[in-house]
Amino acid sequence: MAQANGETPPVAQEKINTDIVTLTRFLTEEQSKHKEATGDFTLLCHALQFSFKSIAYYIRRASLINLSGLAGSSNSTGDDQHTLDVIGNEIFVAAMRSSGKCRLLVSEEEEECLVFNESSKARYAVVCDPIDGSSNLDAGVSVGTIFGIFRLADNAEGKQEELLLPGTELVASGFTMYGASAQLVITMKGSTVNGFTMDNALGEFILTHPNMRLPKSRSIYSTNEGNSMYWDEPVKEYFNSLKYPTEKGGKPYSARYIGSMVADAYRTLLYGGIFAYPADKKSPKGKLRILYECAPMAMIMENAGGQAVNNRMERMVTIVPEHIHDRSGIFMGSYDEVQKVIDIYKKYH
Ligand code: AHM
Ligand code: MG
Repeated sequence: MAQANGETPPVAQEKINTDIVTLTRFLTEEQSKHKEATGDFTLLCHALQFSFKSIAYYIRRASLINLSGLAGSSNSTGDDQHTLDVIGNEIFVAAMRSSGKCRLLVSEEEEECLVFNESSKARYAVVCDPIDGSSNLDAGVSVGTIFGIFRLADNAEGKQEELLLPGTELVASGFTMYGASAQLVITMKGSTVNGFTMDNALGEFILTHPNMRLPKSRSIYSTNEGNSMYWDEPVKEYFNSLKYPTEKGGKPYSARYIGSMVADAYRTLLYGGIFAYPADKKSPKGKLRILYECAPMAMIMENAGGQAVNNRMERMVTIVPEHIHDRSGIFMGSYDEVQKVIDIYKKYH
């Protein structure tokens, strides 16, 4: 309908936010809280941010520019590498090398730790899985990048062994999920968990989920039940207790399993519930890697008010990996849901 002045009104008007918190602004504000900060950490995060944007871009265009399928190689732990695994890793390595702030880099795709001698004064070490869940890539299912940042000791010599650290030593960790949009979740030691959404038009991650808190409980479980014949008794009893509740009127849990830890973890952070990849008879050490998958995720879960434990019910962030690609079983998510696993284990041990 025409207005009194004869002009046609717009269909709807978007409310414009002119005071957006970008990741860059967030990091700058965080840095100003630490008088001793030199800006190195912030610069390292900017380099990380660029690698997430690049990986997101190539994943979106993969089918169009022939980046689908296997690369014909396998990685450090014997998994088949996808073309995008290789590209994601190269993007990540280049970003870390050129940042000048990263001395050591452990990547799932690299057998040995990379030592950047050109940055011998750099005080940070980064651990990452550049594209986690890559078996989902060609089906367009969400995958993600997981990362953790350690601060090296002042007398560090830049050796791989100096990175065999527990998650309690992480100064920051996070992940980016490449889904309908790219979602970046980051947390720093002893701090809150914050979520950012990539605005493709602005080319910036925008703070959309400040201070993420895990719901205390939620009846959702996320695990690869195809492995259940290999599980040990407490794990079997735990999952059966969710599916066959014994209390009167009790309802069974919902199952949700994407098969990309980043996507399953992101849903768990938002909705609550539990994600588990237990160690079992087939994989006695578990499947997921301690340094760059379990520990960073565990730090996020704890900082959001949840719990994360291994198969011995020890806090995941206290586990010291025996080598850089060492694995562990993991149970993580809502505080009360993880507590149920711990309680069942207590009966057995
Ligand atoms: P990847 O690092 O080789 O991609 O493997 C890790 C992935 C996780 O994202 C996911 O939770 C798990 O492996 C899925 O394994 P499965 O296919 O055995 O359920
Ligand atoms: Mg992985």
